[in-house]
Parts: sequence; C-alpha cells; structure tokens
Amino acid sequence: MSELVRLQRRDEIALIIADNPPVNALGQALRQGLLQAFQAAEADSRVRAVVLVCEGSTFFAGADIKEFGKPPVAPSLPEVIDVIEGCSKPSVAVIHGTALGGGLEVALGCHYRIARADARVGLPEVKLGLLPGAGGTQRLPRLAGVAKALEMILGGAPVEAGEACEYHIVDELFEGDLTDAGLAYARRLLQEGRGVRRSGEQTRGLEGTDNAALIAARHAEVVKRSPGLFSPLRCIAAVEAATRLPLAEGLERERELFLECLNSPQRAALVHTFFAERQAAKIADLPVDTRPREIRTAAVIGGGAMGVGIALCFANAGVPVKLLEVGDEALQRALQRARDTYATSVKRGSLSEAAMVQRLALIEGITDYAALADVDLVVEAVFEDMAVKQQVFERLDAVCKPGAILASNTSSLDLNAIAAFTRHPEDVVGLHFFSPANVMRLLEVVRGARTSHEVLASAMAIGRKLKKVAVVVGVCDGFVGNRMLFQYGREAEFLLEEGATPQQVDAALRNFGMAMGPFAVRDLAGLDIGQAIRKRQRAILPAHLEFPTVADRLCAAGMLGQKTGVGYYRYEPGNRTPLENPELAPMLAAASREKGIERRELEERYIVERTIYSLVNEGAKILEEGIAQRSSDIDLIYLNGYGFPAWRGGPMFYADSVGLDKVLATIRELHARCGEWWKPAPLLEKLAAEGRTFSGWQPDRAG
Ligand code: T1G
Repeated sequence: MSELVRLQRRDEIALIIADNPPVNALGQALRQGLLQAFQAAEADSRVRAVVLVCEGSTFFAGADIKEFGKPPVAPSLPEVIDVIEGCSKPSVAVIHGTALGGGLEVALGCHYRIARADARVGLPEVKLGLLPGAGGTQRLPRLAGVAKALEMILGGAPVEAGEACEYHIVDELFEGDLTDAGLAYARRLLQEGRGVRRSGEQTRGLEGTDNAALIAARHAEVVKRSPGLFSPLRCIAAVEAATRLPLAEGLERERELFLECLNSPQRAALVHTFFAERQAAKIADLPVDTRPREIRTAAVIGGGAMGVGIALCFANAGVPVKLLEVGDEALQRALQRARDTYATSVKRGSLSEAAMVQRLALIEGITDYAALADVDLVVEAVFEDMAVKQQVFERLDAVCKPGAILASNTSSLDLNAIAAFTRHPEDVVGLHFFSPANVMRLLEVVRGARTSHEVLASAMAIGRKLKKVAVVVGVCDGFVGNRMLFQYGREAEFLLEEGATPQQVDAALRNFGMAMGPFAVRDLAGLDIGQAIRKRQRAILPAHLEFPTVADRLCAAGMLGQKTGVGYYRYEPGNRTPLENPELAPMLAAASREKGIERRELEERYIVERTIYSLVNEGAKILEEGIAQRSSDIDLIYLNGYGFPAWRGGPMFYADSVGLDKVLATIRELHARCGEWWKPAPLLEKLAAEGRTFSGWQPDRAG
C-alpha cells in the first residue's frame, strides 16, 4: 500500500486513513493507495463496513492540479471512485476542512457522508476552466437536485456542512474526533442493517422538477454573462446528461466533456492563475523566519472615496479602524458614505443588517491626529500631491508609536520620497488599493528602498487578512499596474488618431475579454486624472517622444467623462450608457490632420496587438528592472486590478501562449512604424531568441 494511505481494522470496520500534506491532493500515489485499501477491505471477509478519513487540516482538496497538462497516470480518479461505490460493504466518508472537487467526488462515491459542523464541500473545477470530472456532475444532481448542483458546479463556491445536509449531500454533522465519529456512524449503520447506498443509483434529485427548463435558463444566463468562457457550458451539458442518461453513460459523457475542458487553453490559463496567487505570497529575499508585526488596530487618513473604501476593508476584516478627516463636516460626509455603502449591500442582500451594524461599530471617526498614538498601522489616502503627503507623514511621524507601520495609498508618487519625510523610513510601505477599495481584490504592496523585511511581511499579512491579492512591487512611476496602463492608454489613443473611434477600440478589447474598453474606463475615472499624469510625464520623459492629443482636446473642452456627462462618449443624465459624442469626430480629424495622418479603417487584430502588446513590452521592462518579482505577479495585477480576462491568464501568460517570437516580431514592426515607444524590451528579445517564456524566467538574484 502507498505510504500515503494506511489501512487499519477496528473490529469489523476497516479504517482507511489518507495522509498527503498539505491538502490531501489526490495525486497518483494517493489514488493508488485508496484503490488498494478499498480493494483490500472488500476482500477481507472480517470487514463489514469501511470508514475513510484524512489526516491534516482537510479532507481531500481535489485532484492534484500539478498533474494537469501531463500524461494521465493510472489509476484515474473515476476508476478509484467506481471501485469505492461498487464495494459491497457500506462506506462512510468523514469530512473535515474542505472537501473540494475530486475530494467531494470521492465522498460522493462513498455510500454515506458525515461532516464536521464547520466543514465545507464544493466543486470549484469551473474556476480552473474544468468541470467535475470524477462523477460530480452525475452524482451531485441525483442527491441535491439539478438546481443546487448547477449552482454549485457553475459558481464553484463551497457550501457549509449544514446546507450540505439540507441538500442530502451530507447525511449527518458531528463534532469531535474524526475517527471516533466515523466508527460510531459505521457501527450504527451495521446495527440498523443499513447496507450500501450508491449515489449513482439515487433518482430523488432528478425528479419533481422541470430540469429541461432549469438547464435552459442556466445556459442562457452563462451565454449572456460569460460568453468567452469555455467550461461553464460544458458543465451544463454534463449535468444535462445526468438528467437523461443512466449513470454509466452519463459518466462517459462527463469524461468526454472533461477532456475537452482539460485540453482547452483556458484551463492552462486558469490553473496558471491559481498557482500565481500562491506564488505572489513568496518574497524571494525575505528570510523565512521574518515575523510580521501584529495589526490589531488601523487608521486611515482621508475620508474621500478611497479612504472610506480602505476603512471598509478593515471593518470587513474585523479590524477596528479610525478614519481621520480634517474637519467635522468632511468627517460626517465620510462616515455617511460608509453607512450608505453598507446600506446598499444590505439592500442587495449581500450583507445582513447585523453584520452592517457590527462593521460600522468598528469604524471610529476622528479629526485629531493625537488619537492615532496607539494604532498599529496607518494608511494615508489623501490627495495625490507630494506636498500634502509630506504634511501628513511628518505629523504621523510625530504622533504614532514606535513600530507603527505607516503606509501610503499613493498610486504613483515616489514612496522613497514619502518615507524620507519620517524618522523611520524602514517602517514605511506602500499599500496601493484599487478603487473601489472595498471591492477590488488587488493590493500592490510597494516596497520602498528602506522598507524593512518585517514591515514588508506585515503588509503581506494584512493584505491576506483583508482578503486581497497582495503583490509586491518596486518603486517607479506607476509601480506595475499603472505604469503598464500608461502605455496601453497611450496606444489606444494613438489608434484614435490613426482612424479608429472609441467604440471600435473598446469593442475590440471587450471582444478580447477585457471587462471594459480603455475609453469607457477613462470616462469612468475622469479624463482630468490622466491629464495630470500626462503633464507630469511630459516633464520627465525625453522631449522628442510624441504624445497623442485627443484626451487633452477633450479636457480643454471640459469634456471629462461621466462626471461632466461627456468625454469620449456622451451620457444622458443619470444614465451610464455610453452614447456617441458628436463633438469627438471633428477633434479626431483635427488630431490626425495636425500630425499628417490619413485616417484609415483599423482591423480588430491590429487594435488588440497595439494595445495588449504594449502591456507585454512594458511588463518585460518591469521584470528586467526588478520592479516585479516574476511574470505571474504582473499577470495577477492585471487580472485583479484591470479587468484582464482570467481565462487568458494575464498579459504575460497570454504573450507566452501566443509565442514570444511572434509577439516580438509584431513589436519590431510597430517600432519601425510608430517610433521609440515601441523599442522592444531587451528581456523580450532575449527570451524570444532563446525560445523561452516569461513564466520560465527568474531574475538572476546575483545580478
Ligand atoms: N492540487 C495541488 N496542489 C494544491 C491543491 C490541489 N488541488 N490545492 C492546494 N494546493 C497547494 C497550493 O498550491 C499550496 O502549495 C498548498 O497546497 C497550500 O494551498 C477530478 C479535476 C484546499 C482551500 O480547486 O482551494 O478536483 O504554495 O495556500 O489557503 O473533478 O488550497 O504551499 O507550494 O491554497 O489552506 C479542485 C484548490 C481541483 C481546490 C486550502 N480543487 N485548493 O487553502 O492553502 S480539480 C480545488 C484550494 C479537481 C476533479 C477535478 C485551497 C484549499 P504551496 P493554499 P489554504
């Protein structure tokens, strides 16, 4: 038997114990061990029932994701589960932690399931571009019904054990020791003469509902909501098979659909993202014994939209937070914004009244810096002006206790300069939230030249506590996300001068999968924000570099986007639907004429390459400069902060999937035609020449 599985006999019960840290992923050795253990239990005439438990923090967390993309190795999980379900002796799965994906499918192959009250069960495969490929799409609907099965399989979210009981996924909840509970339940089964009960033979969940209508409705919803995604429609097709085929044929259909998903580029991209999120937490040069400071209390300076959003992040995480505004009137406005934000969530049903009250109680409005003397972490979220930041940080430096972490939410100013306003630059770090801060998952953790290891580790830890995707970035203009956005936005605007309209550019990028097109985003954020940044950049970049002029023309005409009712698009009062701005066409014509450009029709492919490759080229420079630790960190930033489609894995992963030689060839053409902005990044040239990928590259630490 594999060392990952132990088989013990407790009287007439076989106890199978799986132990594959850290999450009991069902890799080949574990599958082999499970198969042998169940076959041994079946063959042992002294055994009348089987109990299956897992050591460690959780029941099986699913298939071993690291195996995807590699040649399959027997036994497959469906084979193992078929043997489990086919056993002639009743088996009990004892669930704790999270039974996910193949883990829940193993439990569904067992004849009974009990769960610790705080356990959760789920089928998150869709988040990896897959579908439950070991019987989940066939067995779950038979137990829980088609509606619940579709909800769990398409949403990918786990359900609490209590709810799983309601839906007959779990038979009973227990407290206390796993083995004791499992053995007791198995003994009861035997005493009550309850034998095998195969999920695959249940029909209750398939009866009494109009499954065809349910399936049609979910299908229409998926087509409308996520047209670009590959696996959700196949999830639906697999569940649909369960409603009309016997188990064996349904399992075959599920397998076909699973392999289609497994071989899709979307699965590769989504699995890349799964591991990227875990990689981002690893900071190459941080000593493993670095201990984060405990953050028991926080404060936010500035009660604008960002400041309030950040304060809500702390309240949502259960961290008491002081919100400082300079005057009582401004403070009351800020606190009202907090109340209104929560009230909207309660109205939507995504937050309970009680939770709202609890969270609001954690936010304390203050106007006096002296009240900050005891806080562990302060996040400054005031106006993006260095003089204002200086005032704030000098006051924080004077009032905060030794060891308090001082963070700036600056989106592009020099953090090292900000740190220099204090006596302890080692305690200063950047926490760059993305608006709306209480919604967007991305957090750029800006590492200053003097930021200590402990403070950096503390920033990552608080990022996790706030349930953010925290990514370490270095200090430069725009850090990572915005620095790349500058290139992307500039190129999008150059396309307007070459002949495109905002509608064409936005549509091309939405078709690529971006959540919003660049001009809709600019209208939403306000064109004046970009104007200040462009002015600052023009002052520091080489004078011969050319800038597009359309945004400046719109700003000069007071057309700042949604906030003025017109920008690249026009908006009816109270309506965010972008309509054509009739005054834009003459501006575009003038901009083209001024540069001697003859406007022309632009192909969608050209629009996508001109914008997306500008992200890639800048990302390569960022990697080379050490501003980001790895290409997957850059991907995470774009996936979680800028609406890049998850099923493409991020700009760097996308470039890898296209082939860096092809990307470089296009960039070289653009360089020849569009000038210096398109000078190929040396790292891109190097990797393309060597036939390598960004994801396979690590900076030379010695370098
Ligand atoms: N396979 C391989 N490695 C895994 C893994 C998995 N399923 N789950 C986690 N890891 C690694 C992870 O990369 C990290 O590694 C370490 O374990 C700790 O993870 C046939 C096809 C279970 C809720 O999608 O949701 O089953 O960084 O930091 O915060 O139908 O891990 O330490 O080297 O996340 O305590 C479906 C994925 C697979 C569950 C625990 N299952 N995992 O969270 O730890 S597809 C999933 C999670 C499938 C079948 C299909 C979480 C967790 P390292 P962690 P955590």
